[in-house]
Amino acid sequence: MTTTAADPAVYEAVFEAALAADERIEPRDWMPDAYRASLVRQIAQHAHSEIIGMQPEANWITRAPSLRRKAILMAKVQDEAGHGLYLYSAAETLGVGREELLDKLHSGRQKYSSIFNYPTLTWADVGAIGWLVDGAAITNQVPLCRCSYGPYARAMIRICKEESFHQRQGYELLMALSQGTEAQHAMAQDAVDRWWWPSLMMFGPPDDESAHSAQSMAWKIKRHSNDELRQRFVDICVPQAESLGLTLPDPDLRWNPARGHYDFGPIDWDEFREVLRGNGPCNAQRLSQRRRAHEEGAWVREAAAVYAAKHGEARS
Ligand code: FAQ
Repeated sequence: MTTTAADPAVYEAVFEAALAADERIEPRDWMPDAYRASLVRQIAQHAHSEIIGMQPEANWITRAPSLRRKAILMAKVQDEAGHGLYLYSAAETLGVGREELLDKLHSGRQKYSSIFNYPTLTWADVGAIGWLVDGAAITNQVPLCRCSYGPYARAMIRICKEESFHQRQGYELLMALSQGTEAQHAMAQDAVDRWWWPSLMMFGPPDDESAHSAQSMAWKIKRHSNDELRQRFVDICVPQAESLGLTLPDPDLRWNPARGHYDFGPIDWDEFREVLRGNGPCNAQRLSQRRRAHEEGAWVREAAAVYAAKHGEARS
């Protein structure tokens, strides 16, 4: 073995050169420990968000107003489970097991997105989630398709295609309500009023408080800052709200020709921090439901493991 082959500086240089050339880092490539750890942190949080994110909308499956709406909502919630699976698989390529990640979620050592700690009070919330929450997710996730880590970037391509259907179903649902009776219009407006600000918080803290952004952008995990993506989302939503005939609950929202963007009012970061601390309206409910679902699914995992062992399909 030559000294150069084992020299960490050589590995580091190869890694940096791959990033500079916009090449993908693959599971077998050398990578800095901190790069691996940050990817595990982000991908795990993302995977947890997908499966916890099934709960608010699943709340309405039994009460969907028609067979068509019910079939659409069931398919969407199932898609979110699939997204969780792609993402846990991407995390596994970094050497962490799914059981370990789920254990960290269940014990509160890993986060999931703040947005899923808000309640779905009416049927219109299903539309607002599709339009705003899936819309924010797409704005954040399309650049992740160019993430430097190959398995994460590839998972995101498929996820974004599905999320774009989700966004459209929410928009179409809200359009139907907005153009419906007075009561339906009011219900759609109320849902947008409640989901708008939490959707802006999905993009994370402002840039000057974002602990990971600078390093994640240098590693080309993130391609844009939290505030850049938040602004992009606001700019997309304003004309869409106009087409829907709904208003966004922000008196400071106006076009700024000098900036070429919409200005918007201050975000309540105290609320965001409280939700992250576990004090949002539904944090306790979401986690306890997740833990219960995991416990109740134990027999399925056991049966699958026995079946796989019997048929020589055991996974490493
Ligand atoms: N909620 O330094 P930064 C979906 C944490 S979409 C909770 O700026 P970073 C689809 C952050 O982890 C939702 N925590 O962090 C769907 C860090 O804490 P840590 C999921 C948040 O990583 C739709 C600390 O604050 N999407 O599920 C949040 O550079 C409908 C400092 O923040 C993704 O996860 C938050 N909103 O940027 C499903 C996308 N924001 O880890 C069902 C991938 C920040 O040091 C139904 N993730 N924190 O303990 C990302 O792009 C990034 O991780 C950000 C945060 C942008 C979320």
